[in-house]
Amino acid sequence: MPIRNPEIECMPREQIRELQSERLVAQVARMYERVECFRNRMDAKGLKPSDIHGVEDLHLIPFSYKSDLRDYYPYGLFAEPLSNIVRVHASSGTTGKRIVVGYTQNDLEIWAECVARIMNGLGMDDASIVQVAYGYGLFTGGLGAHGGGEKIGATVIPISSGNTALQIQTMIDFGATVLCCTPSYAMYLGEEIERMGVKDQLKLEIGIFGAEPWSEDMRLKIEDALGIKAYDIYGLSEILGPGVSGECEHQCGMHVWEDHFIPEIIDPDTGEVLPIGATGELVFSTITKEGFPILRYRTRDICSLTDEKCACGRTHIRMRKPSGRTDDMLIIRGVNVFPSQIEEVLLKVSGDALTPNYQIVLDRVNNTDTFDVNVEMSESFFSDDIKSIEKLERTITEQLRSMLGISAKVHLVNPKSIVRSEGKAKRVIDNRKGKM
Ligand code: DLL
Repeated sequence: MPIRNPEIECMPREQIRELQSERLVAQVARMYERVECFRNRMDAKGLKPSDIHGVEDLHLIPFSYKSDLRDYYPYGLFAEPLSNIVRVHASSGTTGKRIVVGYTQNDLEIWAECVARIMNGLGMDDASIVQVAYGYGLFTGGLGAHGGGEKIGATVIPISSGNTALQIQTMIDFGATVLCCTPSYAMYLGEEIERMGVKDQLKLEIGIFGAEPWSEDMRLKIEDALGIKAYDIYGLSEILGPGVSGECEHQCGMHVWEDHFIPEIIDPDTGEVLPIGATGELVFSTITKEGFPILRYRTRDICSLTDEKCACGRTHIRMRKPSGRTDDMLIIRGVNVFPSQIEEVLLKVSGDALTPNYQIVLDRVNNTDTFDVNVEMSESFFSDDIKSIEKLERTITEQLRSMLGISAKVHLVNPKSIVRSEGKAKRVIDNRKGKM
């Protein structure tokens, strides 16, 4: 049975707005005092905290960007001294430097509460056994789902991602009822389970999947393969991690926890706020975060919102599945990858062995992303010396793995074999579309 806190989750919309206004005003004042980047941006627009009276003035506040996290790396955007920061997480930036976010104890409690709301809303409780197969570590997925599971009193299995045979054995032996991982990994697990013929030994009922885009078609396939109901969960490191929003039992969009985050949809070119229902870029403001607060953060996710009544009774706005991005960020096996990171590795490794021409080729085979990087050798390096070529391929593979955290297949190809483009170089060939 779904469990919810009606006072918060079913709060009348007018009351949500009042609460948001109060929290936004306080957050603006606090950030103006403590976060230099924010203060400079407000000053540049001639704005003082006293100009922001409530959510009606949100559109006046300057946007913030992923590049701010790079410019103020690692801690420059924190609003609390490090002595009050109890955890950091990190995610890919557009360059070798990761973006870093920090949480106070209170932030971690709110995070766990946001994920717990989603879990409780799906009928999970202290009898649930939750296998968390998102990666643990700097990625927010593992510890984010973990915190929610513990908050609802479930039994959490912190197995992390990978090692598929062990995952399946654990699922069976420990009687997992809930699986948390990326949808592509869920699909892969489903296939392996079928191959091993052990589906009837599973106790799984629910899956909570996110961190990458997935289609309705894929949802049906996963539900069928694992014999579960599959639910979408959304989040990003800069705002919280998983749990910014999540689906309820009706699977009709993800409720954004508006007592903590204010969503907006804007025109990505003009920055103009679009009316509810329109498709554009999703922007978030965190109104309760202490350690790393951020206002009007441009997520680059393309999305739309709806405030239509949900059959579950919750009043918080829902977001549809993000349909793409306005930047060139790729999500490969759940990991965020920018082509510029690959370029950086190639430049570092290259000496004069490589040309600047490379191509990233993505595909989906057996529901798993394949990731190939073709790099052109220079005329001077090109030879029959297969050993040297293989050695360089290995070096690039290792450097890429250390930069991105996932493996790519690197192929050194003959000089001038990558097709030149007359306009912008086509760096990415993504054959995954329609295969999700
Ligand atoms: O992916 C946090 C997360 C972990 C969400 C586990 C859900 C489950 P980042 O690594 O910072 O954080 O990547 C954030 O991933 O801007 C979206 O482009 C994409 N993304 C996250 N969830 C979804 C989803 C985590 N449910 C970026 N559907 C975001 C589509 C998603 N895209």
